[in-house]
Amino acid sequence: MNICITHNSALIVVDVQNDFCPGGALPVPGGAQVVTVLNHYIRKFIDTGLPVYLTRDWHPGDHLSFKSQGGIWPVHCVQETEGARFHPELFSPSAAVVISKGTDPGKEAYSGFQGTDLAHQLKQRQVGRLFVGGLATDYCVKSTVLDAIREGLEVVFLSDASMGVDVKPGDSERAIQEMLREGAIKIIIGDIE
Ligand code: VGL
Ligand code: ZN
Repeated sequence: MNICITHNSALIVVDVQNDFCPGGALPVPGGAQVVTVLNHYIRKFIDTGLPVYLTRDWHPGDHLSFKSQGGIWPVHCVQETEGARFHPELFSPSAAVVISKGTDPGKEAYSGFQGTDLAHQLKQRQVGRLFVGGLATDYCVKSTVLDAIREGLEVVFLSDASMGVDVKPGDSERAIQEMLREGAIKIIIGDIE
């Protein structure tokens, strides 16, 4: 599948944070493996002058998704902690825009669009095609992709730059099928012309 990075494209890198990588509080198995290929995508977009957004899970210490608050997840990505920082090898150029989500203690926000002004920023920059990769395929990447489709964007899922948690075996594969069913395109970096 050949795909072009059109003049109206943008890249979203979802939640490549220490807590979602091995050694972190809520590790995605092999999560750090996405960093190298994501860096290639980031460089391509920056070199072309196209927008790059880095989302981060950025929770208050009493976020409702934490087990301590009756949620399902261990404490993770608490604002200003080491676990909430981007993976140290992730290329984060100054031109990249950081989008913080999950900041409201009472609201879950898997998608980079929920409770942020990402949709507005994309409209302002007249983005029509969104490339999405990161962590985790079956949670925040999926939610971000589905919201982007609802926003009317063409969405390209970066399968070689995303990894899932698979709380239940097969979750990531089912997430991919759902994204494709809703209209996303799935590529690897070699598909880019
Ligand atoms: C995520 C679980 C909880 C994610 C965030 O980024 O996929 N998963 N919070
Ligand atoms: Zn979270």
